[in-house]
Order: sequence, then C-alpha cells, then structure tokens
Amino acid sequence: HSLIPENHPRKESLIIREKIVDGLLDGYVAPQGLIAHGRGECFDYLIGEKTQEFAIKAIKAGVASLLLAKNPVISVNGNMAALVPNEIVKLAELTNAKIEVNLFYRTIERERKIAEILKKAGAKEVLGVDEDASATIPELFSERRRVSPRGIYIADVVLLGLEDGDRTEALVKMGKKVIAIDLNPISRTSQKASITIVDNVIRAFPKMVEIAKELRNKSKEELEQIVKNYNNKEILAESLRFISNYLLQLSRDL
Ligand code: PTJ
Repeated sequence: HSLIPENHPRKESLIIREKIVDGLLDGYVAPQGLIAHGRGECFDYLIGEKTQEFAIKAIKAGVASLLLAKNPVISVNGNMAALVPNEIVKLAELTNAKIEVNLFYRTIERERKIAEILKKAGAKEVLGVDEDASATIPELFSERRRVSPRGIYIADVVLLGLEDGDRTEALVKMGKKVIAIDLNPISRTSQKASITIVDNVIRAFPKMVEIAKELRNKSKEELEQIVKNYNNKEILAESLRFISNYLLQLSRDL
C-alpha cells in the first residue's frame, strides 16, 4: 500500500480498494468483484459511510436469527474473503454457523484459495469446495446453483454479502431465511432477502460479531421477540428515506 499517501483524506477507502485488488492479483477475487466494489462505494456515500440505525436493527434481527437457527450457514464469496476473513470466522464461532464458499463466478481454483484464506483466519471446516458442492439449488441453471449438501442445501438460515438477486430469490423459495448484507437498498437481493443489512461488509461484520457476543447470553424467548418485531419492508423504506433526507440536507448545506 506504499502508493497511498499517509495524509490522504480517503486513505481508509483506498486501503480497502487495495485489498480487493490484491485479492484479484492473488486469483481469488473475480474481476467482476472490482465492478461490484465500485458500485458499493457509491452507495456507501449515500448512507454517509456509517452504520446507520436501520442497519443496526437489521443486524440485531440477523444475529438473533443465526442464534436461533438449527443449521445456520455463512456463505462466502471472493470480495468477502478479501475484506473480512477474520470476522467471518469469529461470527461463525459465536453463532455455531458453518462456513461455505459459494461463488457466482465459480472456479475450483478460486474456491480452494478462498477456503485456504478462511482456514488461515482460523476456520476449522470450510464447506463447498470441490466435490463437496454436489447438491443443487432448484431453478438456478448456472454453476452458482451448486451447494454443499451439509451446508446451504440443508440450512434454515443463510447469511450472505454482495449476492446475486436470482440466487437470493431461489434460496428464499427453498424456504430459507436469507440475511443479506448489501449497500444498495434497491438491488434485487436487498428486495428479496428476509433481512437486509444496508451497510458495508467492512463495518457490518465486526458489528455482527459485537452484537453476537451480547445476544448469545439472551434467552430463546428474547431472541424470538427481536425477530418477531422485525419488518424488512419497513427497514428498506427507512434506508431509502434516510438517503433522500441525507441528500436534501447536503443540498441545503452547500
Ligand atoms: O466471488 P464471486 O464469484 O461469488 O462474485 C462476487 C460478485 C460480488 C462479483 C458477484 O456476487 C456480483 O456480481 O455481485 P453484484 O451483482 O455486483 O452485486 C453486488 C452487490 O453488493 C451490489 O448491490 C453492491 O452495491 C453491493 N456491494 C458492493 N460492495 C459492497 C456491497 N455491499 C456491502 N459491502 C460492500 N463492501
């Protein structure tokens, strides 16, 4: 990261970009992951690059759902592995979730590299690699329909980030509760997910780890109450209202 000036006002953002580029050069981030990241940066500006209240509410409901699940799974792609490998492993430990590599642009080589990164970060087991991805999601016809019969296939709750809308929809149709982290509140994934966390995975994952530490001591009834009181449409509406008010405010401050 030697090319990033120490005093650059957007240093943090540039370092995060560098992680995605390094992942591409190492062969595990998809080239399309760079486009996705740029799109994410744009939406992050619109929420003030902060974890807002609507995201906190979704994170609480998401973590409670993971803690209540019988078979929770965290689905990992190239961008997530580049940005938050340690937090993925920590959250999986705290919520007893399995970790599965599941790629939109699937290659065995990328799968193996991502599993390696997660293992380096402390994961004991990583599903979805090689022959393990032998079950198929109905109604999806590309390589991304392949999932692990011990993981996503039998999961009741799936947490994913930067996901394709078709796949999110297919998982929901299979009866799974889908928790999606997506900076764009009007993406198909955001609209189709059961719980949408409109936030950057860079901030959302550490926050989820923090909240999992709090919520894991709560009773089953308290967790069920959090989930019951959660309304995803309301949260999406809240995020859109936030963005329009934020832009209005910015226009007044000029
Ligand atoms: O590693 P693979 O092969 O599974 O491919 C991963 C990508 C991300 C390339 C693939 O899933 C893809 O093409 O995704 P999309 O359709 O571009 O959707 C990505 C969504 O995530 C968009 O709505 C972005 O705004 C959003 N996004 C981008 N960066 C972040 C993000 N959301 C949260 N945190 C981010 N850092």
